[in-house]
Amino acid sequence: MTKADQAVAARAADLRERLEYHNYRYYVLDDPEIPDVEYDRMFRELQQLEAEHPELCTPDSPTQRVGGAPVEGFDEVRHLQPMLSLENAFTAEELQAFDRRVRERLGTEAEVSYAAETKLDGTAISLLYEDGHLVRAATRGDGQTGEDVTHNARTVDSIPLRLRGKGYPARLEVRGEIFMPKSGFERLNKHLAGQGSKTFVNPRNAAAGTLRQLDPKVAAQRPLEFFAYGVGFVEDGKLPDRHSATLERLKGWGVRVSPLTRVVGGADGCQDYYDNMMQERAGLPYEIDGVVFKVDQREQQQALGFVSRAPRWAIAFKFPAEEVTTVVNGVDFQVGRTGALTPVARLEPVFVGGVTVSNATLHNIDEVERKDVRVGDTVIVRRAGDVIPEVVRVLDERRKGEPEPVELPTNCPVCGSDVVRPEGHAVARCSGGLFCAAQRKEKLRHFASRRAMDIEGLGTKLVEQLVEQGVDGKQIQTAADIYRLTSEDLAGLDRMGEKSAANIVAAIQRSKETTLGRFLFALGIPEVGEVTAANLARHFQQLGTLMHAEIEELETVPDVGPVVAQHVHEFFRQPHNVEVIEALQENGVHWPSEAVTGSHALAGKTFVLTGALETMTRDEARDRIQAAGGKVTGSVSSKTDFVVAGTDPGSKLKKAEQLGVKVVGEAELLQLLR
Ligand code: 5U1
Repeated sequence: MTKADQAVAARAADLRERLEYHNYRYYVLDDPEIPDVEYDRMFRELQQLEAEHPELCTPDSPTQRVGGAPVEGFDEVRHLQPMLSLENAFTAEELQAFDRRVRERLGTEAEVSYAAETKLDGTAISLLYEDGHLVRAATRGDGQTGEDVTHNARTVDSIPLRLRGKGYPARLEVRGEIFMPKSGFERLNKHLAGQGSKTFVNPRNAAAGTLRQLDPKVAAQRPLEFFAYGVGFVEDGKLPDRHSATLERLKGWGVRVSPLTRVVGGADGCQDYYDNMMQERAGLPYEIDGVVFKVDQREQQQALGFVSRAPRWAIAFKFPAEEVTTVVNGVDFQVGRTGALTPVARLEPVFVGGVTVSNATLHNIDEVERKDVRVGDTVIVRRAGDVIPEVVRVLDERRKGEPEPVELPTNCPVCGSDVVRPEGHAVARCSGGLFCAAQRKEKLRHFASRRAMDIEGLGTKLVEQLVEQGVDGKQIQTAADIYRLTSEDLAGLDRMGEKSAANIVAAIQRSKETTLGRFLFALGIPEVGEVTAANLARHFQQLGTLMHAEIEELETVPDVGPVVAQHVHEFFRQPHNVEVIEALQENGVHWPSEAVTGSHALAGKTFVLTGALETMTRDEARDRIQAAGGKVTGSVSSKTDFVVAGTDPGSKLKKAEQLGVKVVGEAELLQLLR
């Protein structure tokens, strides 16, 4: 390298270091040392040097934030440590109960120290640093796997591309929130509206939508920011023994952390922080929807552990939802995919919680009656976060005249079948399950599922396509239509090869031979799960007898109470349902008379479940064991035949070993069920 080249390389390195330092002063310390124009001048000089000497350009260079080439799609990323969610508290009592549970579990009366943080209303992200370099950024996804959004995260100025200083772990997942400040959000929406493009509903959607852009140049133009609130996986490195100190350490490494983070003592300290943030909220440059408290000492966090996907050592204390008044223009009933009828208030449009709202849920008919909502009423409407807006109450003093009370329709507004509402039940349902267009996709998906008719390959996506597009001019409206599909029909669908089409048709053919229990379960009668279906099949043996059974007889079947009996009774009284059942049988669906419920392999066997299973929840496992004739109990005794141990089994496993009870894993359970 010539002397001149060396000088240029040194200058570029010097500029890069200075720019990183000033970025750190600006974003992390919130204490800039130089004016923006000075920063811009250095930035442009570096850009020019890199343009003239491309070999000097490093991926970590501050100039590389403008966005590279678009990606074709998002790769799936498995988090090295799961991204957890938070339990919520909405009242002071719930916060106190959280603190009490923490102290009880820790076995201490002493005041617990909590790290108190604001809860940013953005979208969670996990940043992976290897040897101090940002190598990957991923969305939360389902907590186990997210989407790779590195290309966009790299455009966010407050995310360091390289950690500062020394002593950081060889691999480190930094967890935090990407958000869009209020002013940036307004500017962006104005710009989008000016272009005639669709605007974002709120800053959170804008942040999430930007992060999911394929073209990082778009993300680079948008005002995203980042605050870290914790760490995930750590390899080859030690972090402080307090959460608050860990955040400080991150700050030292150039990672931006909210300046509003504090350490507080006990529930009272938490409450004060919450009250204070409620006051501060409106003046903050970004949206927060609550605060988060975390037990500060890591040792205590470890002692507290987790429950399902949330830590027992943290809680989000949410701010109350925003409320406004408006007028009810009408009340309609929507039929959901499970057939439930939900009353929806059609409102005079009103701006609340950052969006214009013109519909609000009334949940169910009981709620309409309890709140006495009538057309023309002035009501208070509430909206919190992404939750569906709801009618809180009627302002009685504003009611004009005596409007008629809202009544539950007797027939489904979509298909005209009878509406069933078992006595004492809040939820009313359409009884035209096999026929009703609103329920079609859900019912077909359920019908084809593994534990129902077991049609391999006929999953959610294919069902959606079949219902929405139909095939070759044929509409797929009911389960019976599935049996009329040919491989040619299926091969014409998106992303469907001839081989897959033939496999699915073969699976459809195979499914024709089933058991009465499976068939009943597949019909998707409300409240009839696998166990109830098996019990009904065992009791009645013949479909015809069941279809004509009266409520009294249905109620004599184990596991069938008045509600289930009414649903079953109504279901078979709907002419459309009967037509579909007949069509299914005409198309070859049958069950050998001895195959009433299929396997009784587990008859007389008693099981105890412990630990988490991979392919099903414990409830599902219980249902499946029961459907196969087995029994599930809560504790291990000498009468237990099998203990099924998943991951992290509890004391039941030890007990089983002491008593010499056979312990099986999930794979063996599945084998037994087969
Ligand atoms: N400030 C903050 N937000 N937030 C969200 N901290 C925080 N911690 C979280 C989440 C989901 O989770 C950890 C407690 C695991």
